[in-house]
Amino acid sequence: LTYCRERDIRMDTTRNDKAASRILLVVAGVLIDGEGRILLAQRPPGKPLAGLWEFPGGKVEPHEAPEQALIREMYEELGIDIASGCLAPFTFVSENVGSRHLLMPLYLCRRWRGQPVGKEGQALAWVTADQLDAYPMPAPDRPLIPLLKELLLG
Ligand code: 9L3
Ligand code: MG
Repeated sequence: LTYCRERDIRMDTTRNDKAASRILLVVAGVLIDGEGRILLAQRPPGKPLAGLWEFPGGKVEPHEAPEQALIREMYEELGIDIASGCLAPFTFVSENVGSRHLLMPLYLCRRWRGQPVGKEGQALAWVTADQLDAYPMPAPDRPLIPLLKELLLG
């Protein structure tokens, strides 16, 4: 798990060479409710990594800022509007996945409009930080568990 500056990612997404094409830029949100529970979404059948529980999000499109991509993904996947809540940059996953390199900035979000529902048929779970270990997760999401325990359980 490493930390990068947002400016570095923007440069990578606008380059069109071979190295840049191997970078997969994905953004994810840690939604935290009033009781300190975190939202996990189960990847639906038919998608890669089906059945695993993840912090919801998806691929950043070309020329899209990570925050814009997260607002779009939260609307598409969960039907909520996070634009008016304040997004707090949390951390940054940088990890090889297969032949690609995944860069995944994560944001904390504690306020949104609407009630999250699985718009793509995915199951949702609200879990406390100490319950996160019980949910099988994609490899890039797993290093976040201790960070969230520290943040939410002290
Ligand atoms: N991914 C991993 N952890 C996450 C998210 C949102 C995504 N929390 C990985 C799974 C896919 C890739 O990023 O390999 C793209 O995600 P999507 O567009 O299939 O949701
Ligand atoms: Mg997604």
